[in-house]
Amino acid sequence: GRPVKAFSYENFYPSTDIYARMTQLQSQYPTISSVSTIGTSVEGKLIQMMSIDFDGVSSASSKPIVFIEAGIHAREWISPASVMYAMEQILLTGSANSDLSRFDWRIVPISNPDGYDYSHSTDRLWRKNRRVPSSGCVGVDLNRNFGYGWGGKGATTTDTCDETYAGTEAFSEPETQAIRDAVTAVQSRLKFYLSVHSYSQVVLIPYGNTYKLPSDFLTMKKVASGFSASAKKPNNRKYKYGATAWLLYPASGTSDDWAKSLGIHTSLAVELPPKQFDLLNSYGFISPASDIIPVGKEVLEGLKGAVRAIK
Ligand code: ING
Ligand code: ZN
Repeated sequence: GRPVKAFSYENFYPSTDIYARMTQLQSQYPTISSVSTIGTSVEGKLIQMMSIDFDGVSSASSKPIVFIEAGIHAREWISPASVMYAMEQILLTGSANSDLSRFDWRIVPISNPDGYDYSHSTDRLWRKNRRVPSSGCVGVDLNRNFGYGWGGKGATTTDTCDETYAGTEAFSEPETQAIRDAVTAVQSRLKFYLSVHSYSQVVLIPYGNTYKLPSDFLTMKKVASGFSASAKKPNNRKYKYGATAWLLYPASGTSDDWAKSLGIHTSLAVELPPKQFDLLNSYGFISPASDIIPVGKEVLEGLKGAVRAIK
């Protein structure tokens, strides 16, 4: 058979290698982890989720759950890579860390496997999924396809060629259906939803579809501030935080807005480094592989700081 390829945090990998690593991790931590398929993409690729249940995979846990969705945008490679790093560290250190083990974890590192692999093979700056419409351009922006405020400000429903094309209707895409179903399956225990993007180095608080702040905005702002303060520790990088529409730009049909609309404690989106397009090294989305471990540490520490602010 095919030799098992070495996996490291010094390289970016296509989806098959990341999935092989998840399977390998599951076999290394069999009592607390499980890997499941939550759906399939437009092209039929699996969408895989790692579950970490600190009371054991076969116990009926009532712990609160953190749900992490990464790689919804194809070109943001630092998102799957740094979330895989954090996943490994949660498995390795979580049982002895009361911040991490107070929660159970659901982690989807590649929410858009077709787009992600297409960005590896063909077009490095691809963003959307790989939906082929009856006429027009390929691809739906999965982070405009969720069922809250769908088709509003900062999204388009008419131009398939637009980078923020929202699809024919809310949840028209199998990739967003998979996330929706995996989230609603744990809804009663869900406390914290995090969508992981790059780049800008900010923590975004709902909502994106309106400038109006939710009534519990200050509660979520404490969690965002907890993420930011802890994420700064490893490399002294500062993450600004604020309401999406104000801090970044309006965006409708996003996953974090939809998750918040379920009534959970906190839903956030994080934009990983760099802060700006790096003129010297000329990259924004195209992070060097040497960023994986430093940014992975920021994600891990950020998560600890965030969950500490959730009571
Ligand atoms: N930016 C995000 C986008 O979807 C975002 C910003 C995330 C807006 C979450 C609202 C909610 O446009 C990138 N870089 O993808
Ligand atoms: Zn993104």
